Amino acid sequence: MKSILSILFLSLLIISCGKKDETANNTIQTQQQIEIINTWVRVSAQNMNTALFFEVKNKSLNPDTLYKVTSDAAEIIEIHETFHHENGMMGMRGIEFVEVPAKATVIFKPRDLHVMFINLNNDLMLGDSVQAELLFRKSGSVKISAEVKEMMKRE
Ligand SMILES: [Cu+2]
Repeated sequence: MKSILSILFLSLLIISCGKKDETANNTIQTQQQIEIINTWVRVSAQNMNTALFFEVKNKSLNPDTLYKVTSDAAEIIEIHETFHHENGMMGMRGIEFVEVPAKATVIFKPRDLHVMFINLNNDLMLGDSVQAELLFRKSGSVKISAEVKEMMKRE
């Protein structure tokens, strides 16, 4: 009787361990579905604006959506896209979200998608870094650190 009980107890332990591992794996997988690379912010000064750039790699088989960016670096932060007027001029406007298709990379770069930092709290000088948090509908929060760089001369 004693041995049956201990076997029962042991198998219960194994079952619960197995479940725990599964949960842990799922959590890790979710976090790794979205990878942010090549992050940088354009040099700027206090009370001015700047932009944050990066590449969003979605490794998942499902699309995800970037819908918000937060940071202590600026008063207002918006997701922007660049558009072309009929007269050849360029403009930019705020958008609510950016879709990142399954197994795809969306690139935020100058004269294209970017995250607008409006009314900076501090000067952003070469070599400084800016902390930000990107919020995705499926993957949740992804924290990034972006180095402050000059706008590349060759675009
Ligand atoms: Cu903008």
